[in-house]
Amino acid sequence: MSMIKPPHIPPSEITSEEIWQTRRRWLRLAGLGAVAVGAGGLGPAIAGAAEAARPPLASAPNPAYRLDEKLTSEKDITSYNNFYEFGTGKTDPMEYAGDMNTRPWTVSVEGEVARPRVFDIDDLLKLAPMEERIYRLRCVEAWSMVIPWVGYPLSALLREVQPTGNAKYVEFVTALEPEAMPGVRAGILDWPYVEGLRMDEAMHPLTLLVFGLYGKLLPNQDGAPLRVAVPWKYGFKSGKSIVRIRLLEKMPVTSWAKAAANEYGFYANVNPEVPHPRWSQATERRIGDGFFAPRAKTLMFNGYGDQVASLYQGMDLRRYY
Ligand SMILES: Nc1nc2c(c(=O)[nH]1)N[C@H]1C(S)=C(S)[C@@H](COP(=O)(O)O)O[C@H]1N2
Ligand SMILES: [Mo]
Repeated sequence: MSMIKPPHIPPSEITSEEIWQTRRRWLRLAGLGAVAVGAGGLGPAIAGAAEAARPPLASAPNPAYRLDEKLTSEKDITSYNNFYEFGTGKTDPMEYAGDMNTRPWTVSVEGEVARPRVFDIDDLLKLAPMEERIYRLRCVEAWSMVIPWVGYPLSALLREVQPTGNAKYVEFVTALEPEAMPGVRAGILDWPYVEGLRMDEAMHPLTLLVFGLYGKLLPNQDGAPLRVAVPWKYGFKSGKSIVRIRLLEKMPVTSWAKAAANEYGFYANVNPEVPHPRWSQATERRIGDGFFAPRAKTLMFNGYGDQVASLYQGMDLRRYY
């Protein structure tokens, strides 16, 4: 999100330490591969090197979620990211997220459930059959991608812990490792990053618990070792690197709503008719098409209206944005 820009530092105030750090970063990047400068900037060539190291994650393509759209390249998906714990720049996550430890990793599923449980990531990987599903991802910043995710419905995990009748919402709490996360110091959000869904949204078959993309385990910058994908909502609803899932009776306060409630609502359904207070949501830029390519019209519910519109019947979506 481009809501809050890092403070502008006049060149005269940049210390030699900062110059050294910047230089070190560049050297680190340059060492990974040839530098390609184009519409995608530095990212792709570097991500290319990291991709090779990702372990494969077997899955069966689910034909019900195939899209007749060009896939965003693996390089773009892994080098143009929002993951503010690692900085607000699009290539910051690719550059820094490698320092986050994703093993060992546990996910505590708790709250309004009959059988609370702490899952080890390796058990979660075996909990249900892995599917490959191609979903659109639409960021509130008005860019989009088409991504072949690998995972299984979140409902498979939630059923495992037996939600009680009081479970009305699901809260996702994501990892906070300050030593490994240079963006946390900036204090842009109240960490850890928290997101949430209504129970029926969380149980919806489209809501995917994601462990991989392009047939391999997620790279850290995309939310390893697990994140959610909620394709009819703006990207910020899909928390990355989840450590805790709480079932609640009351609506959780999410990080972006806390930071700017008038800009980022709890529902955050993709809606071309409801602009962000500071920019339109009517069109989008497909990442990889180049900055000057024609923008596409954004679809209501990001094109998933047939499947999810009924969840919001009778609700005023201008009020519940
Ligand atoms: N923990 C955490 N999760 C996060 C974010 C973040 O900053 N921190 N950014 C969100 C936003 S704004 C988007 S658009 C998507 C981007 O996912 P991607 O980088 O894999 O495309 O992740 C979401 N999940
Ligand atoms: Mo986003």
